[in-house]
Amino acid sequence: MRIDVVSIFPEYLAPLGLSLAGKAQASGLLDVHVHDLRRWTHDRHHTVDDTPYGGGAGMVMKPEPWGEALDEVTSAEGAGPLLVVPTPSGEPLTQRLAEELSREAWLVFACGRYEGIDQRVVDDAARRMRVREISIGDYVLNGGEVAALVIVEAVVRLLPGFMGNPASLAEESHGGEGLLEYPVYTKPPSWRGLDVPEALFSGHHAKIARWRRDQALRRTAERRPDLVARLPEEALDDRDREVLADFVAD
Ligand code: JD8
Repeated sequence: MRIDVVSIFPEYLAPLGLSLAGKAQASGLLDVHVHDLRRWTHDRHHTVDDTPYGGGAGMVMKPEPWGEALDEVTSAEGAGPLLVVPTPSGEPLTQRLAEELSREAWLVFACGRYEGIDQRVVDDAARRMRVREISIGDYVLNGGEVAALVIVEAVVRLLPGFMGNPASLAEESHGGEGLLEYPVYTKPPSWRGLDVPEALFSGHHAKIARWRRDQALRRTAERRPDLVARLPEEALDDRDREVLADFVAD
């Protein structure tokens, strides 16, 4: 997969050279290029923003530098990229969307700042390429860079051949089952007076699996009742319903 990122703070994307994405690049699975938007400004102040039409606080990113930057960064032989624009008004990032993005060959991220990017940049790009405006969550950040890092991590770890043990992907929260993860433990068996649950010492795989599922059901019911509501009936057995019955809102 090729990833290009355009930003006025390219140093913000330095983590893409570390750990996860770093390994993926070293193994040839990932090819990351970060670009400074100011490269496509032509005035001596390298201006990228201006006051908003219609008034209001803050500044808006000018369309011209973005138009030139995306023209150049997305121009290549063959199939064009998917343009990803992080924005608080985007479609929510989910595991399912991360899986979808992980099947793309080329992603280009446009990271905005200030009050956002002039809307015509996305409207113009959509004439030539596929565009997804994506939000990583219902809270406000100061720009798109951190969101791009989150999306890249969620996508790159799904690349075939990346995870040492792909089986672990299936067990994850928001992955297959739609349940949150069960609590995990390792040595020592007792720590600061806190003991590892007995069930995990039984060596009885079915008992351990059942204990873990009960924990996952409880956690999901406590913290994410919206996920429980989305669990398909046929995915639940009698024991599951018994566990969930404890959490039915009075
Ligand atoms: C891109 C500019 C800042 C946002 C005025 C604060 C994503 N889940 C998310 N929360 N915030 C963002 C995000 C925020 C951004 C930009 C993404 C570009 N800002 C703006 C509107 C209100 N300032 C995001 N993904």
